[in-house]
Amino acid sequence: MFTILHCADLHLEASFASSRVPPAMGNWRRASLQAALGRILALAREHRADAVTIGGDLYEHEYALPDTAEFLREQFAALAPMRVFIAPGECDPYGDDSLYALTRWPENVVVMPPGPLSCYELAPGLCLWGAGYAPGVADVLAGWSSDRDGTQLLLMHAAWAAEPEADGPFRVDAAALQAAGFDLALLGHEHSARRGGSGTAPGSGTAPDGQEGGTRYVYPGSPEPLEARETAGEHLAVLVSVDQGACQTRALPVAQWRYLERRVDLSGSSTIEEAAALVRVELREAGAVDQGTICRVVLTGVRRFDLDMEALRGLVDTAACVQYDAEQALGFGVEQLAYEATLRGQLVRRMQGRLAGAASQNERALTLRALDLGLRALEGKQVRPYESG
Ligand SMILES: [Mn+2]
Repeated sequence: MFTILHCADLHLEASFASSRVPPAMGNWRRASLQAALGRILALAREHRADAVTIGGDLYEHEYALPDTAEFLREQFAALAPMRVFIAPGECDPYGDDSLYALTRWPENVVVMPPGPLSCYELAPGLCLWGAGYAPGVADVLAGWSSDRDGTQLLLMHAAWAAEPEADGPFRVDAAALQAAGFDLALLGHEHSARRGGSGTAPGSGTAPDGQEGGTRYVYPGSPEPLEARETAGEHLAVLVSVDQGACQTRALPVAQWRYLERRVDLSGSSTIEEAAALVRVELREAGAVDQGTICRVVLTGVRRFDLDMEALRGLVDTAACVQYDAEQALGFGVEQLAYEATLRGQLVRRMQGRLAGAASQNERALTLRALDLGLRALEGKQVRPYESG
């Protein structure tokens, strides 16, 4: 039996700026990505894997430094004689100035070069095919089929072509993989785990020990969720065992972080303290109380009090990283202002016109926010930059 631990999309050195987390948390999250690699390699040892495969986006070329290469070199060298196969992806392309090209990798590490698929014989009758991505490289799978006997595996960073928004350098789908003769494709690119099979292979389905047969392709997902839109989905390493031509896979969860989103209607509350109590209950019910949770709280409803985000944050005591957003509606009081022959009335009338013509929810929310800020400014109230987001 030959055993592989497959992972992808670690995105070491990723920037979390778009997640709006404080800079210190960005550093913390980058450290936790390195820790996730450590957990994955520990799983490889624990399950006595013969090889580790990495389906691209191991690190982000834009942010990675020689330190990143040194970290990877040490981690991989410590695994020897276990072999490590890397198929570079979109964020870590195999260019001349890449860490892949500039680093002297330990002997147990193979970085798959761009170009036609290369074959690595893992064991007699077991072939691992793959190619790295580099800008300008053509679709290497088109019209390709294996000319080898035995079990054929593929390692590649590729988008799932059946997805309506499929983008990425390489694209695959179930039909193309089957036509090429692959028994199992170990893929990277999708950040939420996805796997599928022929559905008719003997032994398909999940056994009590979590082993799944009949799987033909597997995206393990990013080991940690990286963006707020990854609130759903699994983040895995996948254990693959190949025995006499039959491939079994087993999902091993590795994530320690998660994103959540909750909406809290503040219509019933008349003070900031009441609002804070509602938010606390919602966070507790969502289980968003630990420091591995990044929770976006969208505050909705017509409010009868000034929503001071900083005060609210101070009143909601939680270990989770909470990001507040306010979604506003025009209250009765504001509608009345439209009848005033004042600058304030003029502002409301103009914004009502814009609201009526808003093309999207986003534009409507922005207009309401602008109106709120305008009214506050006219009342001489302080406008804090984080509220104008
Ligand atoms: Mn990725």
